[in-house]
Amino acid sequence: MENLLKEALDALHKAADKTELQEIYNTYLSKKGKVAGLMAQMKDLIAEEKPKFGAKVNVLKQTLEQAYSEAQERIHQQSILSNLEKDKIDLTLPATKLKVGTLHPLTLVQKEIEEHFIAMGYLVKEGPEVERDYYNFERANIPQDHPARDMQDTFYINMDWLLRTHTTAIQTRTLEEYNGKTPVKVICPGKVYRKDDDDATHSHQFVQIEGLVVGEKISLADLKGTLELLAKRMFGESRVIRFRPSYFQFTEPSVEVDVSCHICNGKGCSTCHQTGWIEILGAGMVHPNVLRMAGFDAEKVSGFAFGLGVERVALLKYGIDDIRHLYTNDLRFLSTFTRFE
Ligand code: FA5
Repeated sequence: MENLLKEALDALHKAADKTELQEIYNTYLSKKGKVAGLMAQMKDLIAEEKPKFGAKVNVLKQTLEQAYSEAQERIHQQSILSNLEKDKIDLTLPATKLKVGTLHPLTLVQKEIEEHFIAMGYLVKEGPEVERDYYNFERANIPQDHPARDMQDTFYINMDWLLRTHTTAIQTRTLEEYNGKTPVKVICPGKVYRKDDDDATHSHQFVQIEGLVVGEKISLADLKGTLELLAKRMFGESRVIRFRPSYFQFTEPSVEVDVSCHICNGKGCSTCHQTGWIEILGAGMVHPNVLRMAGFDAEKVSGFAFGLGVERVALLKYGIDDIRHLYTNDLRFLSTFTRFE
């Protein structure tokens, strides 16, 4: 029995993996194993020796079972350690840099202008890019064959349908929707299209944001205050803006607003066509005809409207020297805008 114990304990100590351990179990502790074999010898003993022998075999069995479960635990721990060693991660290795997209500068400007006006209680309205001549021109007080149509060179689809040339088309739709009800206080962002020749400040497709307020006692002073506030928000206190008398068929009086050129600081350069100024928007008091066509009483209510070029604001705000950078999708250019998000 002592030899058997020594031999089994020895084997258990040396066992290196689960398979070896299983073999040892089969040899010594299973039903057909050596310990069971010892028990079977009891029947050949005389009655007085049986209890002593049985007790000894039991002690042997318990000792082996205990050693077996210790070996099992040891092998289990060893396998955890060796797995950890195999799966080791080198935390000092530099990580692969993930490329994350950024908001487009036009989206950034549009978002900022929208937030500015939404905070003052304006609603955001949208409209179709393929628009009816009626909303783009006629409801803006520009009848068929009127010379004012030449101010915006238009992509016509047929006699009635065109690519809208300005967000004033959303303005006229909104006035129709309100049908004489005041107050109206909306901004209307969207893409517009014109047969303009592309240059540093002109694109054949660009984004405008229209602003429209109609109510009692709305005056040119309200328009001026609104636009000054917007210019300060977008360009800071230091940049100079100017109001210039202008003409639009749908506003009377009309103005245009320029911001001093950011490239030459007003001295004149190729970006500002040597004028020192960059025009950002057209505006004015809504023409009574436009109000009347939409069911408003032009004697009782008045309104102001403006249409702002988002690209022009982006050029001035971010110091971009050519509008075409905004449309050529060069990642080296676009990825620099993360810092403004
Ligand atoms: C208009 O489109 C008027 N509908 C604006 C308006 C609205 C006036 C409401 C009165 C009341 P204008 O054609 O000037 O006006 O364009 C307005 C702005 O769009 C310009 O000041 C400029 O910032 C921008 N813009 C005009 N043409 C282009 C172009 N080809 N590329 C980029 N921006 C342009």
